[in-house]
Amino acid sequence: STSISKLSHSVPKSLEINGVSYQSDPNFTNVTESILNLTDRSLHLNESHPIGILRNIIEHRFNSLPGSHFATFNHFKPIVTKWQNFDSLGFPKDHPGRSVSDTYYINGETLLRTHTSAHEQECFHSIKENNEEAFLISADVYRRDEIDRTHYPVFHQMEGAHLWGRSSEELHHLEKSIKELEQLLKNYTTKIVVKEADPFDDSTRQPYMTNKEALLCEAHLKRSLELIVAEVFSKKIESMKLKKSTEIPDSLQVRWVTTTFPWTTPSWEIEVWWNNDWLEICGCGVVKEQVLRNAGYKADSKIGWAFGLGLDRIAMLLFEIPDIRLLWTKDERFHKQFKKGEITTFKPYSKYPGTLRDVAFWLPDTSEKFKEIHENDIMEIVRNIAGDLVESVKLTDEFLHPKTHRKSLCYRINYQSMDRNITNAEINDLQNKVNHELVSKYGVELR
Ligand code: FA5
Ligand code: MG
Repeated sequence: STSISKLSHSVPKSLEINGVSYQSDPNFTNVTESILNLTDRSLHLNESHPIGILRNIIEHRFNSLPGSHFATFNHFKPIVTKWQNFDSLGFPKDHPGRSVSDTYYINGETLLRTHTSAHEQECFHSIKENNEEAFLISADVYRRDEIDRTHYPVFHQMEGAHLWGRSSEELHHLEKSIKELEQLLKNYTTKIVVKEADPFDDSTRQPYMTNKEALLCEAHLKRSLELIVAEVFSKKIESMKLKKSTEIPDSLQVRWVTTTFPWTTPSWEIEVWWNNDWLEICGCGVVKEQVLRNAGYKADSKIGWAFGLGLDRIAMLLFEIPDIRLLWTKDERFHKQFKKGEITTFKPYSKYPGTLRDVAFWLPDTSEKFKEIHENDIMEIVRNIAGDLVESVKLTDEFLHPKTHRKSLCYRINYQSMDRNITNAEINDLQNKVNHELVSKYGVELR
């Protein structure tokens, strides 16, 4: 359903995506056929895929909270406007996330969403129209990024938000819900140890809210997300106990870190200690009043929170999936290992050997003829040519010639298939294409 011809060399006048024709823009258009081919996979809708199983667990936990109902939106298409993804959320005009090196653009106005927050406006608007107070969104999101075992240009997020009116009755209800969340948190057999964020500047709180309202929003947000962490990770710990694993943690460590997002204030990230590392799983905060007003709410009428949680890294950890590419495989030996509602451990069906190729080149002298090359462009070239046969691409050497001042880079590409053996001839052919593309598109000089 997608056709782009020779996008890697020249940008066609228009792109045909799922029956819709988009005018291209040579200054922006950087989507590729291999990326567009992923836009209809909808892994989050497959209830027996690790991503779909995890989505179900979290949705179910939220929707079985007493007295809350979250409207769910799981079918938004990934092509959104620049306004939805950035402007509606108050991203400054010069925010790095907007750059063509980080984001996949269809043209100057249209792009592949980089986060589920792109749909906050329409969801806030929808729950307002339906007299509802909360929503959940799940979707695939797209970012130009490096290539390795934990990075893929597509991943999945779940967005959530909850609002309250400001009457004493509603605030009382909010206070009661916090108590209920605290109670629910005590029901888990695994103890959760929470480290609070460092104290932060009180001016990050919004002036329209009372101090009490701000603290209630914050407490409800934090306890809700701690509950999700408890639900998901205690399921994992229970399954480890059944298998008599030797590395069962006796408590679950969670920490809050203050951060900033353009559309929430104050804002935090939640991290979980797992396999000797802090895993960042979610960004969140108290929704800025402007966002609610943009969605049609009367000024100062509501208070509430929003979060955006990454599903892929949690799924990899829960199901013990060693390489993120496996989430995208169509191999039955992968898919038959997972069932709706169950956290099973992935058993590698075989490990096929990889093969390394190095490419070293001089960057061209600054010239008008070629665009400057960004690391993500190199990633993109390799991904377009070799697809899921690339395991990783790493910069292994960087050198500045003392006399000519020219810069040389060396990248090491590890080719390895998840599903089959690869041949040297096949990889040589792919690497030749990569080299050719580097030369013809960016004017580098191979060493
Ligand atoms: C966001 O995307 C914000 N939209 C989150 C948000 C929503 C904040 C609502 C406030 C209110 P961030 O870029 O940090 O933030 O991504 C959120 C989560 O997605 C991260 O915590 C992480 O779990 C996951 N994530 C981010 N980048 C990647 C990636 N390249 N691969 C896999 N997961 C990722
Ligand atoms: Mg982050």
